[in-house]
Amino acid sequence: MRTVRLSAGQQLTKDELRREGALPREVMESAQAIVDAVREGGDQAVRDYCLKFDGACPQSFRVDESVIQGALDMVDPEFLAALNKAAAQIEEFHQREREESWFMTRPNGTVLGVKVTPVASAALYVPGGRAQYPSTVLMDSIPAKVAGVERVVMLTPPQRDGSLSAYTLAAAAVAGVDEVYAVGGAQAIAAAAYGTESIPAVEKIVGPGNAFVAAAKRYVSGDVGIDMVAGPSEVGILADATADPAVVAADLMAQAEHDPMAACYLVTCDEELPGRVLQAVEALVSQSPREKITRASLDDNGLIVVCDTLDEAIDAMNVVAPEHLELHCADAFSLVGKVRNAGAIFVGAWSSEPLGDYVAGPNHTLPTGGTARFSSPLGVYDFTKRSSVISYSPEGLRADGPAVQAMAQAEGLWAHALSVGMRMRLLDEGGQAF
Ligand code: HSO
Ligand code: ZN
Repeated sequence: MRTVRLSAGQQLTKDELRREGALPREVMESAQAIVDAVREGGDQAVRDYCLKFDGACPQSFRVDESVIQGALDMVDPEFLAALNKAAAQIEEFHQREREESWFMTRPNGTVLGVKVTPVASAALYVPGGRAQYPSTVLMDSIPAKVAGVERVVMLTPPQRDGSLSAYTLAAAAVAGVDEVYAVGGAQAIAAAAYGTESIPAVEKIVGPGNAFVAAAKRYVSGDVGIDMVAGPSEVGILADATADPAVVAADLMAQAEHDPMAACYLVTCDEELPGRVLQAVEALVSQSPREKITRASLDDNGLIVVCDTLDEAIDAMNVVAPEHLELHCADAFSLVGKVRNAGAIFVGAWSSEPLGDYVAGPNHTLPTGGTARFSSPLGVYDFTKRSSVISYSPEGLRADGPAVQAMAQAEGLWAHALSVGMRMRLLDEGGQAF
């Protein structure tokens, strides 16, 4: 891990983070070519890309309901019990995010409000290949279900033999996913966005994927809704002298083992801590079956920032704006108010980040790459939209009509003025036309 020592009053700069940022141009271009080809060629184009990239293409993309339900008998009972526990806690949490329609009435009888409506259909993309994440199936589909989305669709690449992982399918069964398609990559995003003969289009696409999936999502966005363009996973650990170096080391490794590109940040006001943490990492990492990935991530993308004071450490962490933030400090809850930028905040040393990955209840699909400065975890609100509701009473029309006429005149919009003027005249003539 690289170390930066900030002197008193010195700010951490974004350059120190060396984040990659935007998707490479070649990736954007090839994802666009795939999306355009699928839009033009439908199922046949999807099939061609599946064979080219996955080396396998199932007879039918749609996975039979009996296969999805059958996965529940194929996974071990401990896993299934854990899945059910996680699903129940994720649902309980996300029920709190439900947003109700609301209406207000002005004294003159005009009614105004917001009608909240779920999107009709949503697709969750689930990566295949190296990592299988049934937890992500729960995290991405349960908020959609809670929002009231009628068609929740899952897209995931087939394995070499054309089948899907029983763990992923079992999670889809537990979450109540309505349709599963064994198709991955940019071609899956294109199919979900524009529809093919066998894959009907959806209104919203969510979920993480590789760079091509991310690029395809960005390209189709606007024609369909997307959640966010996810980058490599990150943890930021803010620690003072009370932190346990071995626990901090374990938590850094828990993020690093995801991906060589995963980024781990340790920000501290204790000069001694970094050395102890690095020693603890050395003592533990060789026991990990994912030692190579863990080391690559920590060596290439790990950063330690040492500050003079805890307040300066918090400022530095707000510059990092990590996907996950852990507070390993005395009286950790008192610091929450000072945290401006983080996807999820794990408060106190007992709050291991993997609890949030799997069972705590809040969503683990979180803003990465510093986007926590302006965006939020995936939630029920990502699957709903709002319509304004406006219902005027005659008295309300009389009160507001002249202001409309004055503004319409200033904008040179004759029929706008007519639209309210005509109604005001009808009222003056004693008409109860409406
Ligand atoms: N930490 C990952 C989520 C995950 N961890 C899934 C384990 N499985 C990104 O938030
Ligand atoms: Zn994780």
